[in-house]
Amino acid sequence: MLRDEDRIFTNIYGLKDKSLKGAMSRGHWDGTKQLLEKGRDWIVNEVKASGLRGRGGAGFPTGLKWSFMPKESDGRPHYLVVNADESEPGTCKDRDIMRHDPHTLIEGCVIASFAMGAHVAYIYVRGEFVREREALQAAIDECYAYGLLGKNNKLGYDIDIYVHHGAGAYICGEETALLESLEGKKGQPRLKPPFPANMGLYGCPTTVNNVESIAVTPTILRRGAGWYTSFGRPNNHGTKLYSVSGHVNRPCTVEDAMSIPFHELIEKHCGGIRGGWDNLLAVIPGGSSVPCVPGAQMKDAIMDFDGLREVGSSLGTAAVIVMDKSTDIIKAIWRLSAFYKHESCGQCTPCREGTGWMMRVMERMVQGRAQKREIDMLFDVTKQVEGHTICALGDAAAWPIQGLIKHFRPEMEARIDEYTRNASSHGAVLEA
Ligand code: L3W
Ligand code: SF4
Repeated sequence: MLRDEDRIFTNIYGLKDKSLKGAMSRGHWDGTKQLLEKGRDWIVNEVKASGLRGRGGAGFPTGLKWSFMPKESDGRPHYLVVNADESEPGTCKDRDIMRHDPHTLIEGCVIASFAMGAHVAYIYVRGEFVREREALQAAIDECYAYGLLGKNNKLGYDIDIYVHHGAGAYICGEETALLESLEGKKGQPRLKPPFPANMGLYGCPTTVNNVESIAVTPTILRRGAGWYTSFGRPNNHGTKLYSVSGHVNRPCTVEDAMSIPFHELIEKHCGGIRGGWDNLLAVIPGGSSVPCVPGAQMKDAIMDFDGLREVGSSLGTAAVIVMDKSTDIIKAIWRLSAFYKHESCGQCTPCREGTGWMMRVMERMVQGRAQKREIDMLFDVTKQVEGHTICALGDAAAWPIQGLIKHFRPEMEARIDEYTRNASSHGAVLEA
């Protein structure tokens, strides 16, 4: 159970003073110098002990990722890069951090940079986030003016933070495409390995972390790893920002404990499902890249990495998209297919061609203008794409369709039957 005083983000709704003075009055930037004085190893070990897992979708252990950075300098600079290219449909948590609570992120950048021996941090902000960039830049300017950033600052560690504004491509949220874009090139993913920790920005050791992952670390260090692990369950610790959208009575972004039951999340923060729980059709619990789950299975689901795996989905970015029975679920998933087709960078064939194929077949599934055997064929195409591409966008395009076929095949078949009935009663010729 998360109490108000346990929340890390004290101004997520922008109701309080977001300036440096306001942030300090709420406990941010408290004892930062003393935290740095505890040393790089202490910080990395404490983040490891907290069980913090990356909040950008993959859930990779943050402390472990930090420990991949070379300890001794081989002459190459080290970089911290914050992935603020939040573009996953349904996800709107990082933007709230940047526009309302930017000092959590900036203090996090200082601490993480110190822990990894980086003297420069870049924050790559999604192209459409103009106000967020402005809020962030204003907060960074305040920190320079107050002597928290730059050379010979009050914290005793030289660090510069630059905000880089993207141009509005979803794929630049993939960490290596982001690095390419930051280097001034076309934003296309690189093959991994090498991972950024060895060969990142300008070929130098780089750690790329999500906004939320970085923004929570100062509070974790101040309150202790034990405090953080008191929320959630093993392997799924901490507090978490959930962005709940769709057919709930009060859509919101809210911080609560990891592992909160889905039912509790919706009742406590969102005023319940529109039309009541019997009206719940399906939920996409982790942003558009994860499979949908039928409402009946979601009711008892636990909102964490393991709990959502148990119902065949994933926590992803914890962007919870709720769909009631008024939703045309086939059309909703088609819309995601169109999104992924549009956002594919076109670099590898299974994704470039596969996303187009999937979208076009899905288009006919929406109308019912298909044959039932094509449902299997469509599933087959998703399997040809999944796991055969350079980056996870291919998987992300495949999984929602797999979820649809797994859970809503009867609806797809009924749509085909209906179209066939109407076509034959109007004397139309069904396409082969
Ligand atoms: C060193 C190793 N580093 C892994 C690092 C790696 C990365 C992190 C996770 O995709 C997911 C994707 C989307 N040595 C390492 C290593 N790393 N092994 O750990 O890596 P990975 O490959 O598991 O995931 P990823 O490529 O980062 C992210 C899903 O998130 N997603 C998308 C979200 C989109 C946004 C957005 O719009 N901002 O968040 C949502 O579910 O499908 O599966 O740093 O370098 N041996
Ligand atoms: Fe580009 Fe798609 Fe290949 Fe990723 S999977 S590199 S988005 S073509």
